[in-house]
Amino acid sequence: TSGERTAKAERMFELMDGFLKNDPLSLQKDILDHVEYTVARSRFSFDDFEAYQALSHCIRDRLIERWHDTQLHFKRKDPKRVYFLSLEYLMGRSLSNSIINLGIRDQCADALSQLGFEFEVLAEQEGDAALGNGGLARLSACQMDSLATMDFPAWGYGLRYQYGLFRQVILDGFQHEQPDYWLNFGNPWEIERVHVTYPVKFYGTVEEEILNGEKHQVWIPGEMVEAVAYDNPIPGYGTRNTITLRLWAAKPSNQHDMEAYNTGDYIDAVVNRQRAETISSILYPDDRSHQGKELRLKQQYFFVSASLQDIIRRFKDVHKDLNQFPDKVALQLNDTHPALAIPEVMRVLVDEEHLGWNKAFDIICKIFSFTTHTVLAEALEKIPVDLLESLLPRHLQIIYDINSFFMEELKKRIGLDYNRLSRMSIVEEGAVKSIRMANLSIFCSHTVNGVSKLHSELLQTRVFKDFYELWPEKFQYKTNGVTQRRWIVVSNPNLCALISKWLGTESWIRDIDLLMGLREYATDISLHQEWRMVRRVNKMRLAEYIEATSGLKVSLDAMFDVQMKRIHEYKRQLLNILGIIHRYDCIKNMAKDDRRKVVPRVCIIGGKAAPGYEMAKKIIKLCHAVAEKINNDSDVGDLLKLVFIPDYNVSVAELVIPGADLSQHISTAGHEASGTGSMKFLMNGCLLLATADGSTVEIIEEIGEDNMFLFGAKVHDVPTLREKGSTIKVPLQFARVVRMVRDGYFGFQDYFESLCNTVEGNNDYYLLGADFESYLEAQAAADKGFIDQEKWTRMSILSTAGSSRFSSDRTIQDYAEKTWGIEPCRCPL
Ligand code: GL9
Repeated sequence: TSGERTAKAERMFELMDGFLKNDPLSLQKDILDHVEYTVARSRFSFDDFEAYQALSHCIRDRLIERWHDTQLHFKRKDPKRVYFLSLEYLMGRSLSNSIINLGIRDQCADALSQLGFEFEVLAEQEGDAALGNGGLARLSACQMDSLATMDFPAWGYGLRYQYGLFRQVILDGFQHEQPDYWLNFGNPWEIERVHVTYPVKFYGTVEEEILNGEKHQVWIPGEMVEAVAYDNPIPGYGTRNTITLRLWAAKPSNQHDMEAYNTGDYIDAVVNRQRAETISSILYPDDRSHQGKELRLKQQYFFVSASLQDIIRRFKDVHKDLNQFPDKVALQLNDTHPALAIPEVMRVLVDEEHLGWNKAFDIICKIFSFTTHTVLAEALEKIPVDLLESLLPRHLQIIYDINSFFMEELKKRIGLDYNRLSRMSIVEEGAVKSIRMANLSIFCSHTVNGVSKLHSELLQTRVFKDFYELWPEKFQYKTNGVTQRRWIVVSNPNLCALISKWLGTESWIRDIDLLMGLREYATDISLHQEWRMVRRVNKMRLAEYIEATSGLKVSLDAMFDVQMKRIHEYKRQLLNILGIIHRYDCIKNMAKDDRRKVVPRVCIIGGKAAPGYEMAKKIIKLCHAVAEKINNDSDVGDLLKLVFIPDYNVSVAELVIPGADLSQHISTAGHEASGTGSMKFLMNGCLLLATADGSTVEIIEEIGEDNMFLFGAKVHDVPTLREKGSTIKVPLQFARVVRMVRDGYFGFQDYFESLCNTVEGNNDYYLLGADFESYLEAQAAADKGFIDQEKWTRMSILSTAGSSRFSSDRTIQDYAEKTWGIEPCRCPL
């Protein structure tokens, strides 16, 4: 009976619990066993990579123990769970993070050193798991860490892409994309669940059936693939709780093409089977625009359908009555990418569970919450109706039905205002008739969240104004956050130790508000000395990395000034580069004596451009062309260096951020929904040079304008400035530096022409010209600040202290209370 099975399982877990010991000797034994039996090498001779593999398996065993206990505990308690649906996760490396969250970092280092290995060296062997594009995807990863640490009964769902985000290779200063086959050397951090599989269906037709005298729509699919689960345990810090990130891979279904085999078309049938796997093969690298590709839509539905089958199965294991679904399940839509979950749940409830439309829709409106991550209209997903009709005919019907209901509701509220009705409609008429996924998500979710205060204001007053006016109570915001476990403890161990020493506790790693305690010591001279020492060691590590990747030697006395993020016109890397050209030009035109007064800088830029984004690629090339000129100019020497760090990813960020003195977050106001890079720099005591955009507005509230270098037009100035267009007075220096690029001072004159055009006169949509003067002033203030090391160090300490509000722990606490209605469910130790 199932009671006996549970009892047996419990006895097994009791036996297992604490079976794996964490003292250095036990760890050593397990590592060596894995060398011999898992990696299949001699325990007397293995290299760093093999040692990494064995160590990872040894850690994985420990994760699995805790993870079993957690899942059993959740099952027993049966709390309301949150299911986080996201098409992207940027997990980066797992080894250090796992060891730290398990609390066995020192024991592991000891065990290894006795075996003749160094922990840091082994950690470097791991590749990055890059199943995402940028901020949105890293946010999901940070939030998973917080969900586990704060003991929430949560599951993450996503896709197991075989190829993650492309590797960026720079040849002659141009970006080239290479495939990232990250699974090449195996992945010890996932567990394949061969028995957790679900069929996912596509295409076909919808037919009407009469059941108990009532009409029903039935989808007769035309193709079927199998979704296989891969579980990635996510350990919390300072807790036994270890939750699951379940990623789906597509496999051919056994029922797939039976006919083809029978008709003897063997070769074609096998080839067709392989085609099924392409669904989860590649991550789309475009960070914001999606052009209605069929494969992308297939990915979305594949992931949604498998996740929902899994979620409903888990619910039905315990509960009979689907009316209780909203008491036990919260579904979080991370952007519109998983929005097909809405019609899919409707389809299951109405077509399969025969719940009746009204009842089903009632449930829908109680379970979904939606977070939007953009302010850019072009980033709002639209799915061409033709595409949806062929791939998911029943879902299109359901969306139409939802829309008719929505339009009727609307007419009751606003009458026959056809302009507004058509703006708000889920269906967009026009050359390409399409489905507006954001409108669908807003109408069907109980809560719509923005990702910062400013973002939320823009959603309410511009992007979704029509909706806000009718349902103001739906609109909330949860300012993004990042996890201090990854962004201080893992990536900056020396700062971590220093903070714990001064606070007299390590508790801030779980309880981030304690970090504010540093404010008390912001002027303490001995903290200043230790702080500067830690920062210098980090700069050394970064300088070594720069030398290794680019051959360039940089001075540790220079200010390390970093801008690393996806390359986008609105993020204005071009403003940064033009500012560097200006600096260079000034140094060149200075009398030799005056040069002694210049504050030396190492300007560091990094980030990937979407493969089809031409202007972004030109910006990368310009950066290299300018670097070539500056770095080889003996007039300039150590006063100015420019480095492009290739292939920016999570592990590169872990190395660069702790070594930065200054970092730039300089988007045109009103364009960065939140920004999370700034929070990581802030935590690490790096000063910010920034515009009042996205979450920076709240950073200002927290640390004060005096502790950063703020510049540029405010969000409310932007429309006026745009209207003024070419009549704005642009500073002469701006015209001069653009002209230098135009005239071929850095070569590639023809190639850069179109880039120069984007910032001149009426074309200057992102207002580089309008903001240039105030940008230079902020830069000058940063130079001045850097000379006064005492002041700088105080600002740096206050930055770290003020970063506590930007922990993802706070974000998740907010979501749990105000959006999902879930409570912690802590697994006993
Ligand atoms: C983004 C926003 O642009 C960022 O400002 C925000 O911090 C993150 C997380 O909320 O989401 N939206 C978005 O599409 N991306 C973001 O970074 N892009 C990528 O993830 C590439």
